[in-house]
Amino acid sequence: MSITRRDFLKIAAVTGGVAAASTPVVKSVLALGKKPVSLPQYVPTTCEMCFWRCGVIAKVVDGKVVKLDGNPLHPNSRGKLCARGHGGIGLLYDSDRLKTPLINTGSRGEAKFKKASWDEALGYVADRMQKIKEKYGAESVGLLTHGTVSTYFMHLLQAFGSPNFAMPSFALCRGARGVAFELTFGEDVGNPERLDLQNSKAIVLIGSHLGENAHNSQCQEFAEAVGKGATVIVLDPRFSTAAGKAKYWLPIKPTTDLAILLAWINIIINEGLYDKDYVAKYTTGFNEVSQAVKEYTPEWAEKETEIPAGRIVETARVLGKNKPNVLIHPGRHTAWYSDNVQRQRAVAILTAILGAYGRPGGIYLNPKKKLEPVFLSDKDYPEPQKPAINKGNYPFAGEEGVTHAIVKATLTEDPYPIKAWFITGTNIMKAMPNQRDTLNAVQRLDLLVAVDMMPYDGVMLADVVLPECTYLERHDDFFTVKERSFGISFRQPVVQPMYDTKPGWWIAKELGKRLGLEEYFPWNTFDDFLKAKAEAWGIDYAELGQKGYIDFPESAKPYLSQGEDYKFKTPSGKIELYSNELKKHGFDPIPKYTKHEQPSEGWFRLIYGRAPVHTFSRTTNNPSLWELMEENVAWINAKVAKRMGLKHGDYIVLVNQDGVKSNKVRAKVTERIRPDCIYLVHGFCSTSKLLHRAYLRGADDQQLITKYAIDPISGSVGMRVNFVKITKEV
Ligand SMILES: Nc1nc2c(c(=O)[nH]1)N[C@H]1C(S)=C(S)[C@@H](COP(=O)(O)OP(=O)(O)OC[C@H]3O[C@@H](n4cnc5c(=O)[nH]c(N)nc54)[C@H](O)[C@@H]3O)O[C@H]1N2
Ligand SMILES: Nc1nc2c(c(=O)[nH]1)N[C@H]1C(S)=C(S)[C@@H](COP(=O)(O)OP(=O)(O)OC[C@H]3O[C@@H](n4cnc5c(=O)[nH]c(N)nc54)[C@H](O)[C@@H]3O)O[C@H]1N2
Ligand code: SF4
Ligand SMILES: [Mo]
Repeated sequence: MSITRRDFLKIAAVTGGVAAASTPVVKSVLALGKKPVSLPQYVPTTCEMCFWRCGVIAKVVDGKVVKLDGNPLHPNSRGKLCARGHGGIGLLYDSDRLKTPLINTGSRGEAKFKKASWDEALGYVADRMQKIKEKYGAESVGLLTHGTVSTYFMHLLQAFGSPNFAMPSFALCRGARGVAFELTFGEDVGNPERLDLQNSKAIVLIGSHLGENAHNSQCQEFAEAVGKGATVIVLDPRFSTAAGKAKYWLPIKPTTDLAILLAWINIIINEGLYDKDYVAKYTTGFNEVSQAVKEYTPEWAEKETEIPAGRIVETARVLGKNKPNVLIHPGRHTAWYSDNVQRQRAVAILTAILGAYGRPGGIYLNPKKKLEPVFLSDKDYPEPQKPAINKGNYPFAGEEGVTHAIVKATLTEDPYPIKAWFITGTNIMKAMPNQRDTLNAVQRLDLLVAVDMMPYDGVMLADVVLPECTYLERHDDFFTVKERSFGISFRQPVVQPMYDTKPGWWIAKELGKRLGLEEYFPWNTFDDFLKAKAEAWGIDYAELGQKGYIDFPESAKPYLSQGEDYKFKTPSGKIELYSNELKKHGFDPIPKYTKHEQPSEGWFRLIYGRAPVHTFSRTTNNPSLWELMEENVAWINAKVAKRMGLKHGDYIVLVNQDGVKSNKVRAKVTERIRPDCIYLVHGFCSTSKLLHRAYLRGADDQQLITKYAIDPISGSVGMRVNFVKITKEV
C-alpha cells in the first residue's frame, strides 16, 4: 500500500519524537493493565536494492523493520517501491548474511574461513597493504567497486597513493551511452536518466525492457505515457513486457540496431520530417550527416535487421509526426557489441534532429543548482608515482575506470603488477565476463579483500572478508538527485547494525588509521560529517532526517524556451551531429554501420536481461524475492523447441563456443523470442555454498560469456557475442 502525501506529513511529524508514554494509545493500553505496546516509528531513508535510490519510509516496531514503503516526497519513488525495494527486509533478516570478519586459512579462494575480530582482520589487511606498497608501490593496490561503499574505498585508495579503481557501471553498463551523449550534447543523460516519459507522444525502446528493468519512477512514467495514448515502438529480439504495451514490436536481428537507426535518420531527413528550426539553431554537422546516411535505405536496412522496409518507413513517420515530443530511450545497460558508442551516437543524432533534447516528452535539461563539493577531508591525495592503468588505452574511458583494464594488468603485469584487489559492493564473478581470466588474475594477487554484506561468489575468493551492515543499518553520504528539480536524498540507520557488522565509512576509516592515514578521516562518526556538510550547504539537517528528501523546486528548468539561445557544453557550444572529437582520435565522426558475426546453424546467440523481482546476482538469495523467483529459465523459440523435441519445463544444459557448460536450467518454450536467440535473466546460479537458497539455482549467463568484444572508443564491453548450443543431457 502506498501512502499519500498527507499521510506522510503526519508520519514525518511522528518520526522526530516517537512513542512518548503520554500518547492516548499507550495510555489506554496501560489503563487496561496490559503490557505496553510501543507505537511504530516511521524512519525515512534511501533504498540501495538497486541504484535508482528511491526514497523509503521504514516502519519499525519494537526495533524490528516490519514494512518498507515509498517516500511520496521523493521523485524517484513517488510513494511506491518496486518488489525489490520491499524486499529490503529480506536482506536485513537473511540468516545467510556475513556476521563477523573472516580470514581464509586455506589456499587462495578455498574459503576455509575462520572468524576474526575487527582488530585482527583490519591489522592483517593493513600489514599486507604496507608490504605490497614497499615492494611494488601503492599503485599495485587495485579496487573493483560499486554502490555507495565506493565513496569510502576510493577515498582510502587514493589517500594510500593508488589511482587504480574501476566500477562495472562504466564498461559493463552505461559507459558507452555517457560517452556518446557527452560527445553529442556535451553531457550524459543522467542517473536517473532525465527522460520526460510522462509527456512523450512516441517512445522508442531499443532493448530497454521497462517493466523487467524495474527502475521505479521510469516505470511509473512509462505506464502514465501508455495510459495517455503514447505510441510505443519496441526494438527487441524478444517480446518483452514493454513490447506488450507497444503498437510496434520490431523483433530485430541482434547486432543490427544501428542499421535501423541510420535508416530512420535517412528517412526523416529525406522526407523533411526533422525539426528544421531546431537543427539550424542548435546543431552542427547536419549536411555531413544528410550525405552520410543516404546509403542507409529502408530496403538495405530490411536485409540487415529482418524488419520489413515498410515498417521501418511507417515507424520513422510516427517519430516525425510526433516531434519534438518523442523519446528515443537512450538505454542504460549499453554494453552489447563492439560498436556501442556509435550505436548510442545514432540514438543521440536521431534525438537531436527530432528536436527532442530540452523539449517536453524528450530529454529534459539538467536542473540549475550548484553546491560546492564537500569532501571527506580537505587533505590532498599524494601524487601517484606511476601512471594509472584503470582506463586502459581507451581515449574516451570514463572517470569510473574500466574493469577489464584492472584484470588485464593483473594478468600481464604490464605496465606494472597489480598485487592486491579490494572488491567492495561488486560480485566480480557475476558482473565481469570471462570468469577464467578473473580466477587466473585472483591467483596472481598477494591480497584479496572483500567488503560485502553477503557471501556471494566473489566474496568466497577473498583472503579477508569485512562484513558491511546493510543500507537499513547505516548512514551514507548524501545523494544529490537531478530530477526535474534538484534535491538531496538522505540515508540514515533505521535499526542498529545486526551481528558484528559495520558501515563502510567505519571500515575505511579504521583501515586508514592502521595505515597512518587518519588525517583523511577527520570526523568521529559519519553523522558528524553529514551535519557539517549540511551546514556548509545551508540545509536543515533535522528536516532532512524527518523528510528523507529535500527539494529545490526553483532549480527546475526542464525545457528550452521558444527561440532561446542555449550553449551546449560541447567544444562548439552546439549539438555535434558530426564529431570532430571522434575524428581527431581516428574514429568515424558519423556512425557507420558495421556487420557482426552471426550464429551458424544449430547455434544461438546468448542474450540476457533483468527480472522485475531481482537485481543482478545480489538478490538471488533474498528470502522474500527468492520466493517470487527461485531460479531463471532459458527462453527458447517454440519452433526450435519442437524441432529439438523439447517441452516447456524440460531441463536443458547450454554449451558455449568454447565448450563451457551451464548448470541445468528449465526451458521456457515461447513464441516470444526470435529463433536465433536464447535469453537468460542475468545473475543466477551462485557457486557459494554459504547461500542456502541461491546455490546452483538456475543458469549463469556470465559463465557462458567467455568471449567479449571491446568498443575501441570507450572500452565498453560487448557481452552479447557468445553463441550457445542446447543439450538435453543433465
Ligand atoms: N553477463 C552479464 N553481466 C553483467 C550484466 C548483465 O546483465 N549480464 N549487467 C551489468 C550491469 S548493467 C551492471 S550495473 C553490473 C552490476 O554488477 P554488480 O553491482 O557487481 O552486481 P551484483 O551481481 O548484484 O553484485 C553486487 C555485490 O555487492 C554486494 N552488495 C550489495 N549491496 C551492498 C552494500 O550496500 N554494501 C556492500 N559492501 N556490498 C553490497 C552484494 O552482496 C553482491 O555481492 O553487472 C554488469 N554485468
Ligand atoms: N529488476 C531490475 N531492474 C533493473 C536492474 C536489475 O538488476 N533488476 N538493473 C538496472 C541496471 S544497473 C541497468 S543497467 C538496467 C538494464 O536494463 P535495460 O537498459 O533496460 O536493458 P538491457 O539490459 O540493455 O537490455 C535487455 C533487453 O535487450 C534485449 N536485447 C538483447 N540483444 C538485443 C539487441 O541486439 N538489440 C535489441 N534491440 N535488443 C536486444 C533483451 O531481449 C532484453 O529485453 O536495468 C536496471 N533495472
Ligand atoms: S527501483 Fe526498486 S530496488 Fe531500485 S531503488 Fe527503487 S525501490 Fe529500490
Ligand atoms: Mo547497470
